[in-house]
Amino acid sequence: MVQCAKQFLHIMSGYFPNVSKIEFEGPDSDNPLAFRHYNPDELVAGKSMKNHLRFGAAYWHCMRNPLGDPFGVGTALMPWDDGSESLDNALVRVPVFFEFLEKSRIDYYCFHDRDVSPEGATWAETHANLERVTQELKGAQEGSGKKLLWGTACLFAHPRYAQGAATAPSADVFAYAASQVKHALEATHALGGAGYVFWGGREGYASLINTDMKRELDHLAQFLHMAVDHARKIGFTGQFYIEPKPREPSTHQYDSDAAACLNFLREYDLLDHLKLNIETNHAELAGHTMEHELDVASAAGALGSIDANRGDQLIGWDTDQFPTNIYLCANIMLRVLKMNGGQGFTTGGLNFDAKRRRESHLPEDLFHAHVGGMDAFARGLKIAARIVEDGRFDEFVKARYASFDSGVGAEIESGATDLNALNSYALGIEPPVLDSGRQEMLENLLNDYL
Ligand code: XLS
Ligand code: NI
Ligand code: NI
Repeated sequence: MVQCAKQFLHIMSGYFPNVSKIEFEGPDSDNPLAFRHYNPDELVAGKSMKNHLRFGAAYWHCMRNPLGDPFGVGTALMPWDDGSESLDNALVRVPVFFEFLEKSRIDYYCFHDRDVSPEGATWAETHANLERVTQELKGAQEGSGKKLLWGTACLFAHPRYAQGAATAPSADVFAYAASQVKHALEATHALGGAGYVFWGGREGYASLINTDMKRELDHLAQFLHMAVDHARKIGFTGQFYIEPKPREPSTHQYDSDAAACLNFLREYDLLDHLKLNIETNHAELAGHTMEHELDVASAAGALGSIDANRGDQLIGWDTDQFPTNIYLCANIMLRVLKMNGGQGFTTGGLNFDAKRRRESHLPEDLFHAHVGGMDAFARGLKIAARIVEDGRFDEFVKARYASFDSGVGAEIESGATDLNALNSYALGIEPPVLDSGRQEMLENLLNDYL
């Protein structure tokens, strides 16, 4: 009877009874649970905001993150969750998450296999659990129109992966990881996922003193080739991504930054099959700006998707905070607008790989967090669209390199000259005079758009 009444209440008011569907109310609204800038169907540069931004929510942070930190246990209140690692509890979380997606107007989601379904008593039961929850997710997708941006396998939490998964010193661990990816990939395929991510949380080392780096890298490449081959076998045509991150908890991850990933993919003949999923907080941990990582990926034609979050100036961890910095969002969206020859995201999107602070433990804080991130990116999009349309930055940069458009510069670019010819040329001209790089002028101009 009590159970019935509880279910009835959920049907009436949902799992988030304090929150109704978030509406666009415009910049003057003082409703903290309304969008001031994100208006899903509004056209910006000829395309709806929702299609530019392709927001995704992370199942792990929304549904599974208890908000603990190294000094204290979790604080998150999740009244729907009985705290058990059971299949039943996993199934209960699905409608909760989809209610969250519905009310927050987030169109996509991402998950690790172990976020959505628990390990079983046997390895076969573990796979069966994932299959069962996949059916449930499929039903929820069909009922809501929500889509899977990407799936992935959690190859870092279980103790068996303590020394790596694809780069473990044990062939049996490698086999377990391969088996897990096979099923995660098949689940992603069954759910019509637009992509599949590899983030090598344990693919690296704690110390070189016991590590055969060359062998581990070879194994990682074999692993990725097997995944690509399996995708072909089952007809999965989504985009594969590799997600760079430098360290933590390892001292070094092989996928440490965009440049390292690209070098690895090229060396092992994988660049045709994988693009990069760039995460802001990881860029910062690698000692780069997000803009740098996006430009490195773009220059190789390998920018695929984005994990949207930010770090903290004062804390050196992957704090996975929600993005709120409009300046940064504008700079990110400038690059997104130019992706794929100006098409923007094709398979990728902006996945909020972000969690609330430990102090924000109430279910409705999930909404405050995402609404803020979505509004920050909506503003970033509008600013970036104005910058592109206005064209002054592009013109400045183009003019800065104009000496390569003709004459000796064009010969350099096309490979039509050599050191002897350039020596004669240099001897015949006046010493070079540079124009100003005008960094400050451009920084001022950028501020004018904000
Ligand atoms: C962790 C990563 C992880 C990936 C998916 O730092 O960001 O969440 O996005 O495995
Ligand atoms: Ni991530
Ligand atoms: Ni991260």
